[in-house]
Amino acid sequence: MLTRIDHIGIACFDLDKTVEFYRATYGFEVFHSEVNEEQGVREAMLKINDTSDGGASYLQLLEPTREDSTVAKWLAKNGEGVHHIAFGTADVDGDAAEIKDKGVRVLYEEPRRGSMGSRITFLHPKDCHGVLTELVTSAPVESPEH
Ligand code: MC0
Repeated sequence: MLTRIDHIGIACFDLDKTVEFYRATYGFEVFHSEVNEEQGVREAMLKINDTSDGGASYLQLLEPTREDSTVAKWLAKNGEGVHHIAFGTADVDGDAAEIKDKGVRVLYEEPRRGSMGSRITFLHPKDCHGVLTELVTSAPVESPEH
């Protein structure tokens, strides 16, 4: 069961500048940052709020680390902006299987590693009314940086 918006993924050309925009404009601080080589992104997670299921909702700022990454390809075509939405679930495997049975393409055979040790998969945007959709099962929440 999908229980929250886990994050909204925002593609940007310059992660540091974009982080600074969100800090200076809204006061959002970086909760976590990492490089995900498999996905070809450097990312910053800005925690917006905790949620009633014990999880949280984030903005995820994404800068490509290589030209052949999906985010680089998307930026070249669309410029900066909202890249995907991610729903949180306690059971990414079960929910992905159920959604697949409804005829939606699930992009990974098995969930892969996502931000902060989470397990993630994606649904094809063409089957989701133009929205690249991610399913996330979080790892237990860590303490913020700094
Ligand atoms: C592509 N399309 C999108 C889209 N990306 N539509 C909405 N939102 C997006 N983000 C559309 C294109 O415009 C195109 O439509 C069609 O889908 C095929 O796209 P393509 O440019 O030809 O590219 P493909 O087919 O090679 O790849 C698209 C696909 C790929 C969605 C399969 O981007 C993918 O596997 N994405 C999942 C992984 C990902 O995005 N990782 C980065 C975030 P037209 O009409 O022109 O045919 S990593 C992340 O978020 C992790 C770290 C985390 O959360 O923890």
